[in-house]
Amino acid sequence: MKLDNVELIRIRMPLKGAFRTSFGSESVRDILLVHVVTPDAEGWGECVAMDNPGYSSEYVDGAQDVIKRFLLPPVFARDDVTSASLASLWTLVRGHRMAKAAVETALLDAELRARGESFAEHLGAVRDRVDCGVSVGIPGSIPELLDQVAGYLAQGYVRIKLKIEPGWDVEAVKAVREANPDILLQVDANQAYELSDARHLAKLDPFDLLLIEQPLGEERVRDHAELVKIVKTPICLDESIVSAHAAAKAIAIGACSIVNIKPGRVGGYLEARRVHDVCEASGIPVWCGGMLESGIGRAANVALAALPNFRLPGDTSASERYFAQDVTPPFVLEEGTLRVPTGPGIGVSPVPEILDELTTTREAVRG
Ligand code: OSB
Ligand code: MG
Repeated sequence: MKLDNVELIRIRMPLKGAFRTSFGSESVRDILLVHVVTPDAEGWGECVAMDNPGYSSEYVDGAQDVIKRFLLPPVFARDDVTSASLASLWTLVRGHRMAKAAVETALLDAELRARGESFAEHLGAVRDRVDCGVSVGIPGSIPELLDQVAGYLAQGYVRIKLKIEPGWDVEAVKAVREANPDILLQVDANQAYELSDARHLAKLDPFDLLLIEQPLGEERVRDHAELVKIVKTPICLDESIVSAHAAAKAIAIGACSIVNIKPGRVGGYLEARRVHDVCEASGIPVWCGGMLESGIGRAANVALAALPNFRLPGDTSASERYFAQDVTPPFVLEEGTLRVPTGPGIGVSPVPEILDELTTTREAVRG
């Protein structure tokens, strides 16, 4: 495929309410969309980097810069580029996985649209709907938390994930569990604890949680393996799993028994599928994480979540969980599930008028 031109489009999507985690509070998503134009088809990719480097080292302005200066030039220089060959063009660009993922997704979308194949078919999906969980930010009080959880359960979400941090953990979990004895419940610490907090984290064991997600730092994989010996609740890694190799290593040393897969974090959907495969071969279940995506990123995530080893509900919530208006036709929850898109490529496109309304900047890049 030959790339004619690429547009880097920034959209501003206000969140319905502030989303607070142990690493900060977000009230607006500043999203970078990559729009590629080829002679055969157009393609879309969403960069999941946030506006600050609080979740990982990447941030959206940096992603746009590295895409423009280092990722696109070698792609424009060839006339036979495929999504599968991008990794070999980028061997001298270390890291920047979210930036790489956005470009790869746009190119893969264009390829698949050109041959009329959906992401789900291409990735190897085995379901036409996926079970949806919801991630609940840190609110101001326990009553507020209970209200929010009750609201999401009423909407049909099949699993609740609570964001935790030191000072907002055991009491919050206890309250939600006592009010909802039978729900699927899990927590996400986003690296907020130390190994020395192991005994404290073990106080979560009585509440029958599905998992504790990324309690320790991204580079503390060995410490997670120690934590596993003290905490009975299954440990799941998010930030630490940056590749299939990282997943294999973490599993080999016993650092986790469940893996969260986010395509942006691992450099794209092709690597995400390899992470899925490595985990499956080791008997480790995976689930699909989220990064407050618009419908563009969500569509591809839902396709990925339909692969066989995605055995726990994902953070694949409906558009209206975060946004009053999505940039694509909205993803709507149906009995706790989202339908896997069946159209070519990611199966959805931005609605032109809405895209215009939400756009803050548009940068054209040519070879
Ligand atoms: O750690 O899973 C995370 C959002 C932004 C950054 C990191 C995370 C999250 C979420 C929300 O938990 C996931 C979603 O609903 O999209
Ligand atoms: Mg997480």
